[in-house]
Amino acid sequence: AEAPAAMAVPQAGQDNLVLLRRIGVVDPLSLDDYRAHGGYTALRRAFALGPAGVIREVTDSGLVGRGGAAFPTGRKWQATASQPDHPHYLVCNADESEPGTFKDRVVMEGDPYALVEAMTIAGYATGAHKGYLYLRGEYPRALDRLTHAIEQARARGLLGDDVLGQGYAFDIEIRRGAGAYICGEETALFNSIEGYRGEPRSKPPFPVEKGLFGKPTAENNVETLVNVLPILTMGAQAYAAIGTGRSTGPKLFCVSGSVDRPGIYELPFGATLGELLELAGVRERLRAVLLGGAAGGFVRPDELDIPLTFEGTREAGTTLGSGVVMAFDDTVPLPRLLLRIAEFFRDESCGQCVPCRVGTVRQEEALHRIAERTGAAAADDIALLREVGRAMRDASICGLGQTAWNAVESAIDRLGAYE
Ligand code: L3W
Ligand code: SF4
Repeated sequence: AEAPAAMAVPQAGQDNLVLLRRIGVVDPLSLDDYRAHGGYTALRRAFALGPAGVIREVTDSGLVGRGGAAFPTGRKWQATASQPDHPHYLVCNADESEPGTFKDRVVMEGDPYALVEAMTIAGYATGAHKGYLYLRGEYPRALDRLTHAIEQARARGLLGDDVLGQGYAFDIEIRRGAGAYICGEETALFNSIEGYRGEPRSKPPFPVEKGLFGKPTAENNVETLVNVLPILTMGAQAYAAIGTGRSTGPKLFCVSGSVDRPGIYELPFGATLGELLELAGVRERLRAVLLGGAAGGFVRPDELDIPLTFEGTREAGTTLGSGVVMAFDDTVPLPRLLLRIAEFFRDESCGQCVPCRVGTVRQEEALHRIAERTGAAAADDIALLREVGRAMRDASICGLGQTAWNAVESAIDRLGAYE
């Protein structure tokens, strides 16, 4: 028999699991087992509360988006629900492609019904009758398990014309990505579903007003959605008591690189970077930690007391992003690593706007020259990197171009990468 989850989920030191509690425990192919482990109690509570009541709970919980930008979920749902234009859509962003990110994969493979239930609740709250699940193309096992879960839920009246006999109609369609990182940007994702090139649209208008097919759309990351289940079962107040005042609830962290136990870790917001790395078995001779993925920033080994919260990482001049933590010891050649990050952005730029299309090429060229000089940088290349980086940050249409220089900048300024 196949292992229940694709990746080992290290449990050591992780107490009171909320989001991961069923992973590796529940049979991901069994709706009955999901129910035996608390499944579908949140949806029943949602129907008892009504759509406005659900939005109130989610707002009171303090939940913010887990895809990287930390926008308040309750506000997004309220804004979608209140639009006079119809139909409304719900879109789950499961195009997890940020380098170093694999948390949504673990949830989808290990607890697929949780996402189906959470999407149903989100649809109910925002007045949507159709949900799209945009799944990263490279996740075949998640596709199989979610397809199976959706079919079973449909067969048992948990999706379809009359969900749980409550007179609410909702169904889910899976769309697969085809390998483009940019399709994880919410408006590029809409274009992709609509059959157009995956190019971001200018915002505003925001998706809550004009999203998929030009209609009001609530778009949320997988992890954001599954947080709604404990919010409804434990209540907003108990949920908000987890974590810190401005970063409430539990958070999934993807730890990889120079650690003994790479994997997904669930901790309440507020744990420090050092505590997380301790759990993952950080190696000696740590050189740097990349927080927030390729779009994030490096921190030094003497900065491990940074609290893992949105506000704490911001105050420390870095970002939490979607929860990526990559550790590098001093055997990793930094110039080569930075070049790899630059290659990624050049490759994944959709090419729609000049600062990003040209800037990511110029950035890669400069880093290539530096790497070829066995890591020594000429002053004019550093100056060029700064100039190009500023132009990308200020003038790019979407987050890809705006953040393509973050990691390189932090390596120069915080790590002294080329000194
Ligand atoms: C209504 C307003 N809605 C903003 C909505 C907006 C979106 C959300 C966040 O994030 C981040 C980026 C990457 N009325 C609104 C409003 N919204 N103002 O709020 O919006 P925004 O524009 O701040 O960011 P975004 O472009 O959606 C992306 C970071 O994620 N990132 C993540 C990458 C990859 C993954 C993955 O693989 N899973 O997440 C990496 O750091 O830097 O900050 O829904 O519509 N006035
Ligand atoms: Fe495309 Fe880059 Fe412009 Fe985003 S910033 S729209 S990825 S070219």
